[in-house]
Amino acid sequence: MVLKTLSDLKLIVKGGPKKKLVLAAAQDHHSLGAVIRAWKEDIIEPILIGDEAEIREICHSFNYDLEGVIIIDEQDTLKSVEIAVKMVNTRQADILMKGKIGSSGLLKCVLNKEWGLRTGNLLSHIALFEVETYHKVIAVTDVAMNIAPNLQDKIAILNNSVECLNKLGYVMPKVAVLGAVEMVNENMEATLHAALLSKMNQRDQIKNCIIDGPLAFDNAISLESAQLKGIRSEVAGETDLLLMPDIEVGNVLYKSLVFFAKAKVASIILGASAPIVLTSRSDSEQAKFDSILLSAAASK
Ligand code: COD
Repeated sequence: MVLKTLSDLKLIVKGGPKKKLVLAAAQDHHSLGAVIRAWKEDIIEPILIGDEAEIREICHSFNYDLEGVIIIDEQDTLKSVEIAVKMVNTRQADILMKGKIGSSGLLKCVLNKEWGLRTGNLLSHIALFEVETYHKVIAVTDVAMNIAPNLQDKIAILNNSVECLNKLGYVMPKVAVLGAVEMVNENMEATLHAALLSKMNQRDQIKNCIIDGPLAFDNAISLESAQLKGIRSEVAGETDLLLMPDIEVGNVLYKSLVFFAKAKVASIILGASAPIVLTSRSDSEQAKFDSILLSAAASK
């Protein structure tokens, strides 16, 4: 199966067991809206941790029905994250979600050596985009966690992402490793990494996907553009997953897709002992809802 739209994620979670989702620093309008909607649609069972008075006030002003929802009152933001992470660590919850706190604050708690969600794997971020100008959902990694991944990190990021796509039903997802150009240039490290990763894939050192790179962005997403440049590639124009050179390129692409191209997005952190919904505080309620759907599908 290949996702055409983010709503297709519903088909994957439909009928499955409801996951317990804990929202840390829950006093956030869009996060609360998304969580309550996912609860009403029987996707998750929510636990809210944060400033209870503020949570109730937000829910009252937006008419969100809180009846039956567990709320743990903790006014200190970092402590609320700590409680939430510990609940996931002790299996009292299946999914962690970020509310009104910065990404790095939450990630530092997730990486806590005593009570965090480490597994020994690298943690990485994946974002799925539905954009009108592409014929299917396209995944992008890593746009929010690993700042300047080296080759080993990129292998781990690819393995996390491919495993996630496999869980969503992709059999051999097509992966484009991006560079500024499609030729190997020794002065551009991203192109060297890309060439090595695609050779490692050919030799089965990275499995369950088809990798090509380096590809420039246009060749990755447009077969015509690849043909015009004389590039023969199984991946060009059919990319399911884009591997970014670093967080700057990735994050600018993410924000450009959302703000310029009006893409819909769903994103989570992979590689931890449970999926983590880590949308940006400026993301819409829709993006947070679709990210919850993705986390439920990925925690199958
Ligand atoms: N996976 C597993 N372990 C990790 C990872 C990872 N991706 N990153 C760090 N660790 C481990 C290290 O091995 C070490 O044991 C410990 O965590 C601390 O490592 P540091 O000192 O390199 O990391 P921190 O705590 O300074 O920072 C980790 C962050 C994830 C917070 C940092 O990489 C970061 O700020 N990333 C960008 C987050 C962000 O701002 N995103 C915004 C985009 S919306």
